[in-house]
Amino acid sequence: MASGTALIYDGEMMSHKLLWEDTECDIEVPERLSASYEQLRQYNLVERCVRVPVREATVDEITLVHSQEYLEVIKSTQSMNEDELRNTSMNYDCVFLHPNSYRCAKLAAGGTLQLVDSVMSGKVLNGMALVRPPGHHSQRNLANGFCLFNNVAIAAEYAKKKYNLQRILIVDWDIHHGQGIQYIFEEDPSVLYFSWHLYQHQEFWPKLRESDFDAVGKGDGTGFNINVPWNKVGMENADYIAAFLHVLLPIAFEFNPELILISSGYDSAIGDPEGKMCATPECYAHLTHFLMQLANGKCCVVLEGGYHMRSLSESVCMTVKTLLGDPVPQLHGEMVPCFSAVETIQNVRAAHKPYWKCLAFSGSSIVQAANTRRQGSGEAATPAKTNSEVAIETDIFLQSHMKSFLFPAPPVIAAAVVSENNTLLLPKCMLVHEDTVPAKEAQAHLSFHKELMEDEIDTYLLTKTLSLLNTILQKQVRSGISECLSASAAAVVALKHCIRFGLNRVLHIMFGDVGGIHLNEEGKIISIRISENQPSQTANSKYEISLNWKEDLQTDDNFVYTLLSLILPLAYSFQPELTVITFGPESKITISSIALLTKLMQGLGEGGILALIQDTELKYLKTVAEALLGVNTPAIAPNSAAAEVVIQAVEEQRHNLQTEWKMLRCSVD
Ligand code: Q9C
Ligand code: ZN
Repeated sequence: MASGTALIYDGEMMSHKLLWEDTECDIEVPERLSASYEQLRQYNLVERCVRVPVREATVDEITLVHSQEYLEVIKSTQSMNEDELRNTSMNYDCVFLHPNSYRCAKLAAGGTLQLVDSVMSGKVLNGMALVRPPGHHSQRNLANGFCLFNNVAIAAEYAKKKYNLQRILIVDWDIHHGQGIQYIFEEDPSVLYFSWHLYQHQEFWPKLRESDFDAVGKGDGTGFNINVPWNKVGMENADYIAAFLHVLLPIAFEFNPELILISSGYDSAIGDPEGKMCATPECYAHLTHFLMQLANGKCCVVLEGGYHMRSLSESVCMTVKTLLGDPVPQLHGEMVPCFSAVETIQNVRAAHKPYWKCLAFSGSSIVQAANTRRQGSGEAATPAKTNSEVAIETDIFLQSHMKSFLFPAPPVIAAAVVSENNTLLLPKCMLVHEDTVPAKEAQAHLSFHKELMEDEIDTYLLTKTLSLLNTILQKQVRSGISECLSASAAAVVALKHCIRFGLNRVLHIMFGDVGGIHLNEEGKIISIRISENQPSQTANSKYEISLNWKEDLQTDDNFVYTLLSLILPLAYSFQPELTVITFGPESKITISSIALLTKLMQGLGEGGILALIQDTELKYLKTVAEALLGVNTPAIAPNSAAAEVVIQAVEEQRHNLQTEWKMLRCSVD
């Protein structure tokens, strides 16, 4: 598998700038690029990336999307004087032109193509292109919304043609609707376009009827255009995560893209004068992390909007850090989507129900969003604040907020405890730290749990497991794997140890027969069990969730559905500090399901995961280790669909649990 992260940046793209006064356009400034790049340098991220030079996109490449006539118009602006530039700009909505605009627009598109080539050739795994002018509003014959050439649309057509791709996913998290991308691909089923955007019942620019949730694509492309129109400002992290969990990700896994292009506008982030939303920079780490699980990690992030310099550059850094594989920080804020966001999500799911199997059984129908509704936290706090007040407030907030992420990440990504004859099962790069804690200390912990130990043989490995757990709790190691002679005993000991250490929230996911685990720790542990056999007491409660699946149901399709609909929303609601994954005897889940689970759970608790693997289940050892290390993991098998019985069981759980765990909610009724 490819590795490494490309960074595309060239200061020449700063020469495109506004030469006259225009209060609608004056936010798209050259400093957007330099501020982002400077912040990347400050965090030492530039040196960790592979530098890829920009180039000009060729005429043939630009005309993959734009008309020859339009290209000629933009080309002709190179030799115009200021009056002529101004007059030409006025032919379009929210556009400014400069004698070097044509050159910069060719570099922005060409830089994006350089990124696509770097990723598709395997030179790097993923990357980001810091480019301007942005692209997603521009259309076949039209400049619009600061955009001259549609960088991402050109990249998609180029990738289709050059690499013969059948399925490309474009995710547009800019706060404006990329109507240009929608128009270009609305009849094309090979490009799935997802855009969320502020809509406000068609009052937010570009104020188009076709930005609503019912624009689902046309002709062969029907179902391949997904609009998530936000009707209120002030959306928060929980709202964005909910849109990913309940709309984008289920459809994206079903679509199974070969390449992901992100129209990465950060005007959807806190402090932005256009978007007026409240997502904090680490939200983009989570969004990026989710998308990295698709298309074998082939992810090209391309800058679009983003007009608050600090918010923009911190968010760019979070995105690049995540592409590089750094641990994903914990999300700021309450994990409760607002009423208006859930309403939007319900409508999008209802609109797309006919086209995607993952939505086929979702019960809800379209609700006519009443613009007078006042519930939820999606209101603007005080509309009286001026843009510059909000900008300054955001600067102050981010200055202290970003400090909470400065702690050094654990120096060791993953450590393992395995018996000597099984070390060969581990990937080469796996570090084995067996004695980071004195045996005596571990013995002392164990003495509290004598009654739980099923036999004496366990003591040796259990001691080592606790040593390993301690290194994780002390943040010397991010995650760990332990072979166990009794996974049940190891799980009880580990969970109790976590609580004694002082953790308040631990998520326990169990596969197979894991007996006797009913820890009453006052809501500090959520346990989710997936097994063939009914455990002795099945008391489903808000802390104990059980899914009883026969072996034939333990397929990727069923698991992906359960992961996105139930496990991840629960986990994001709970915000565990550590996740324990226990593989008991008769774990029947597929290897690729486990790879995906292990990778997605790394989005929580800063990647803190302890995997406990019964010695009969060592088939999972290598995959879990590789997923923790971020290498080489098997992809989910092509989708058919989740079984109706599984969907029904999951929906029943969702119904029972969503009053407590609010991220489960995807409909308002
Ligand atoms: N009063 C991008 O973010 N603003 N373009 C219109 C009307 C135009 C945004 C304001 C915003 C264009 C790439
Ligand atoms: Zn925008």
